[in-house]
Amino acid sequence: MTTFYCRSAFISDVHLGTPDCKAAYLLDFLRQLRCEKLYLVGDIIDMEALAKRRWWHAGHSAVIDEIFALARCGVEVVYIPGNHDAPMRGLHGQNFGGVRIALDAVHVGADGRRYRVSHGDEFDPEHVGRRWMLQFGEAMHRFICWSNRRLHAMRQRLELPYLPLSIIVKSHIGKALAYIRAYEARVAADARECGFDGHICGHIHFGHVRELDGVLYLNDGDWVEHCTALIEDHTGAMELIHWSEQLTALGRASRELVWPSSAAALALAPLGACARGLGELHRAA
Ligand SMILES: [Mn+2]
Repeated sequence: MTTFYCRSAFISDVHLGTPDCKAAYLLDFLRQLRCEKLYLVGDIIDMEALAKRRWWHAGHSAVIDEIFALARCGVEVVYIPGNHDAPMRGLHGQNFGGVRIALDAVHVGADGRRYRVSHGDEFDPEHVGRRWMLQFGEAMHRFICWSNRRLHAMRQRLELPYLPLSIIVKSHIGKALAYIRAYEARVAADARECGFDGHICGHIHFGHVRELDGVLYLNDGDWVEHCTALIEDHTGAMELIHWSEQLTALGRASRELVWPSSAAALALAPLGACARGLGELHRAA
């Protein structure tokens, strides 16, 4: 087992308690992770889904155990609830076994850059769609998630790497992409107004590293479809990585250079077709 060292790590949209959660990959990531700070950027336990349908898996308990184990080992863990674990918001300021609950946070990078960290549903206002899924078509999304699960099970039997079908579909639907772009612009505009160097969020299940008019938009993606995390190295560079059978760097933002992630990179990362090793990105930066 290789150990993965970084300064801080950001994950969100894990949706524990739903069959779509890729808990095994996440558990593998957490077990190899060595960091000083771990941010859980919302929608970790899907309380909304659990209220409708009781479903749980031992692998999901193992993820929670691992998070507490990291906290016991001295990792500073901050849990910022999202819309699917909104009841946790009422517990902000509390500390559970080393896991601190907060409504949002300000993260100061190793290079001094200041980021606001929040789940991001506050940028998804009622008039745009109560949830972004409504824009995309909730039934359609459920169908794609179901197909994704079946395809994943089949590919696993054939010992083929994980392939996020949903991302490929979304990347080709203009309406979904237009929604994602508009959301990114709203988040970045708010960060600029508040004087931050960037905003770190999740919520829309579309990981991205982008610079928008001098402000960084960093979305850590999800563990339902992408299996992505945002990590900060010891120089303060932020990197979006995909984690399944193989580790793939999707985008990177250091002080000097922003290497934006593309939709194609997200969709094809597990195939290795456009996979760039971390080392390659570091060299380029
Ligand atoms: Mn959300």
